[in-house]
Amino acid sequence: MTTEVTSPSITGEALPADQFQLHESEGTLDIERVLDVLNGRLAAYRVRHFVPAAECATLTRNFWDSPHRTPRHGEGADGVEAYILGASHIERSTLDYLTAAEAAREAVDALYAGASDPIARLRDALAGRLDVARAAEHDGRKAGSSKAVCWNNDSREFLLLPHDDLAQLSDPLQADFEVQRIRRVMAVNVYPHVPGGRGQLRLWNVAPDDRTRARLGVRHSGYPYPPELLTDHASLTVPVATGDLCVINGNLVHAVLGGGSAAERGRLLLTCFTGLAGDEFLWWT
Ligand SMILES: O=C(O)CCC(=O)C(=O)O
Ligand SMILES: [Fe+2]
Repeated sequence: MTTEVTSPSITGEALPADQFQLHESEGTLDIERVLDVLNGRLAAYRVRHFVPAAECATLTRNFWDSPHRTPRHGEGADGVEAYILGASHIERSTLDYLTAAEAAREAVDALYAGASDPIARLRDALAGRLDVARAAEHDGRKAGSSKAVCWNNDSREFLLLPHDDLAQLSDPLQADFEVQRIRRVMAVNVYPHVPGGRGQLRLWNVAPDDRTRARLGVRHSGYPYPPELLTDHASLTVPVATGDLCVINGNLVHAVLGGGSAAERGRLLLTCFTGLAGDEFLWWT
């Protein structure tokens, strides 16, 4: 006789079915839909062709030509491999992050040479609707404005495994950082290059609770959630393509799908995290 071992499931909050949706528009930004995601009333909003093709080509060329693009090796604690340009706050103290953000500032500015900055364009549009919109800061030092990432692992199913973007804000290394007041993360993602229709985003309708995170050993990282534990939750796929802007509720578990061929190599993401601390809209990287 065998005993069946059932996997403990991932528990947490979910959006009502009519809000666990992807809204899409073509070319123009509907700021109301961005506010819906920011305020937790919509899972994801995608603007196709937000960035003109010529600017996408310039941004992609700038990234690969930059001497400041660095490999992020998989031997670190989280095992994620990527090329990255710009600072990441993950697994760093507040001071180390702010120092890295300052050191990367010129290189990030250079990424947008000959093009406009689509992340700033989105934030400018939002700023018109909010009382305060600013970079997160600490002791007068500012968080990064954006970073560029090319996921670079060879995994068959996922370029980036299922995770949430909120847990990493609870890292004790950053207990003094104001982003820890944020209760919902909106990730702002722009894609200057997505090869071959791969690298879609998948979202699951669950924002894991702390009990689940503790049980899975991802209390302060939110990474990774075993895919086989997500099958009971509703999911949706965002078919991201070159030129898209996509904002998502980063509290919900999400992943970047792979595809198993070399075709997805070169998928380029420009991104920052955002959220409301009280009524202040903050961003960081
Ligand atoms: O590459 C993407 O489309 C999303 C990446 C992501 O979820 C993250 O960096 O937290
Ligand atoms: Fe994420």
